[in-house]
Amino acid sequence: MLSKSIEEALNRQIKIEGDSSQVYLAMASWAEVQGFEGISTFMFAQSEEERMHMLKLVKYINQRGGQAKISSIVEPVLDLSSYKVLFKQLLEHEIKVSESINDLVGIALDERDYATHNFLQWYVAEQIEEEANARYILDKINLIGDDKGGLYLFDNEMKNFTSPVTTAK
Ligand code: OFO
Repeated sequence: MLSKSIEEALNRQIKIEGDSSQVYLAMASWAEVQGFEGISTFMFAQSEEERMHMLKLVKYINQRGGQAKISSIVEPVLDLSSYKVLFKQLLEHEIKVSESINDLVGIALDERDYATHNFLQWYVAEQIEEEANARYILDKINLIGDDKGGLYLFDNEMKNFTSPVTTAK
């Protein structure tokens, strides 16, 4: 059985994951319209992943005797001035999500809820991967600079992005 405070903290994370899904959906849609086929494919897949992260929490809360809360959708506030700016925001966003996962782990430990602590380890590993992916992609973008051919190849590569790290799943 979850304590009220753990249930509330996990429910806050449901909202964060749901918002993440919206953020990446907005990025995907922007990239699609700009003609970045690879980047949009990547962002659509990211959006799906975030939804999966959210659903995992919904199931866990309900299985442990709590009640998952599904909140309203918030319109993402994004700077859509360039693909580079897009990926910078992706990294900043993931750093914030990592902080919220860390806070959750802290709450689980404070309450000696080891089942929740164990459950959260998947998210800890996932955040390592997501931050590493974002840094890896930003490094590539910095290498491209203003080279149009490089951008074309980069976008093509993003269609089948494979993570340089495989810590979760
Ligand atoms: Fe759910 O990992 Fe990104 O936000």
